[in-house]
Amino acid sequence: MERYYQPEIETASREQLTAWQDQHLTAQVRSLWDSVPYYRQKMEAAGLTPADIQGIGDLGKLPFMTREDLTACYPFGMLARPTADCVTIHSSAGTTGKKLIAFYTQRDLELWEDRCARAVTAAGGMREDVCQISFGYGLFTGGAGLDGGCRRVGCLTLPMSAGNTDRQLQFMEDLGATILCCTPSYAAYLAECVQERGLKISLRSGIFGAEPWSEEMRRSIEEKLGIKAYDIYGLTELGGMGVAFECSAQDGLHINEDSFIAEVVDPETGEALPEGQAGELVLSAVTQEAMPLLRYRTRDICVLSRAACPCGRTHIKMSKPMGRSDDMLVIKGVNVFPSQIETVLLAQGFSCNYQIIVDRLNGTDTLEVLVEMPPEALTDKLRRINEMERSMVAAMKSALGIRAKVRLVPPKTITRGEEHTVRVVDKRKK
Ligand code: DLL
Repeated sequence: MERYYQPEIETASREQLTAWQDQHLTAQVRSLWDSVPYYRQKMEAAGLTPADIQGIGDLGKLPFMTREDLTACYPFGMLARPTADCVTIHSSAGTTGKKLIAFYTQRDLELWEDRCARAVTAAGGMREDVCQISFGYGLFTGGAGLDGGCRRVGCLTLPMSAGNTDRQLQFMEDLGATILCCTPSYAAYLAECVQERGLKISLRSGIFGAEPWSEEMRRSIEEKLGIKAYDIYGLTELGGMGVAFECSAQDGLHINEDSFIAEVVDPETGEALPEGQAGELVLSAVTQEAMPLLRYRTRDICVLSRAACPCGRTHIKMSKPMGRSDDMLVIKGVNVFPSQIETVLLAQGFSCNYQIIVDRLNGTDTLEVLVEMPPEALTDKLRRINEMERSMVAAMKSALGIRAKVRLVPPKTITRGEEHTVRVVDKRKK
């Protein structure tokens, strides 16, 4: 039987969700107009007043907000409340671009923790669970979000934060952690260590996010740790982690529609795309008090779907983010997402610890993929390693349509980020 943290919200009818969104959106536009001069100017430039926005049908009239707007307003320019009403900040370096800061009121934190508690419950979390939170704490939204969510559900929460792998593994085994929360790349790393050390662990599920990960990577982590692995998505500037989360169907993430209105647009033209088509996710945070952003361009590429979900939740689903529009590589004119490369690596039995290096040599783009070899390959002859590299090159060519150089490197030599792992080094941008 599916369990929900807030069934009345998570399974609300479409009419109810639309009514909430209409009401929150109109109130939010009024609040921004009254209290954020920067936003009022943007509305005026678009020839709008709050009276023009009567509900979600008018959403498309509003101007987009971007990360550049936040940079222009840094640090206090987008605040809709005085700092005396705010209780904390979070900050992200993101995968690209400058640091940004988001402010939260007490109510913002409460709604946030509720959203995270929904995600924990959807991943099977209950009072009896021991939840190991290996996302960074402090300014990063990952640690505190799941910490709040797990405590609301009543789990025993282990606030491990990121790093110190030996201590992570010791607590995981000694305290019998049943749920692991961290980035998928760190989960993959921990899984390798658990196998190598032959540890006796009690994990049964994992909540992973903050970076794109493929279905192949999910299967590999699930197999190695003996768990079900759930995706979780969010952004610091949109109320933090837990904007969307996976349910038992493990087929897309429910966007918390009582707090967010989702659209997908063409990343080039900004034109709205029909449901089912891949494009850039645009989110409006309609319940956020301290720093509300409307029609915010996330840069994350996904597909939206309103198809009924077997879990019974009614909120719209986004596909697993395929990557960021600014992470999409154009190599010799071909569009390549890092996640496509990951899929090939895992299908060939390699680890998901890899780095992509793009450069330009004599006017031609070059693509090099560094991937960690399996530990047993360390003792292989050079000829065998060369063979493995050659077969990877052939697999890449057939999947991506372009030639990549593949270099096998010793296990555990590619750096794993504590917040977001850097998958791509594009030397052409220097
Ligand atoms: O990374 C929020 C988060 C923390 C989500 C922990 C899940 C778990 P930021 O540091 O602001 O916030 O980075 C936001 O990370 O725009 C995406 O590009 C990427 N991202 C977040 N979750 C996912 C995911 C957190 N599940 C940026 N899949 C976003 C793919 C993700 N990318």
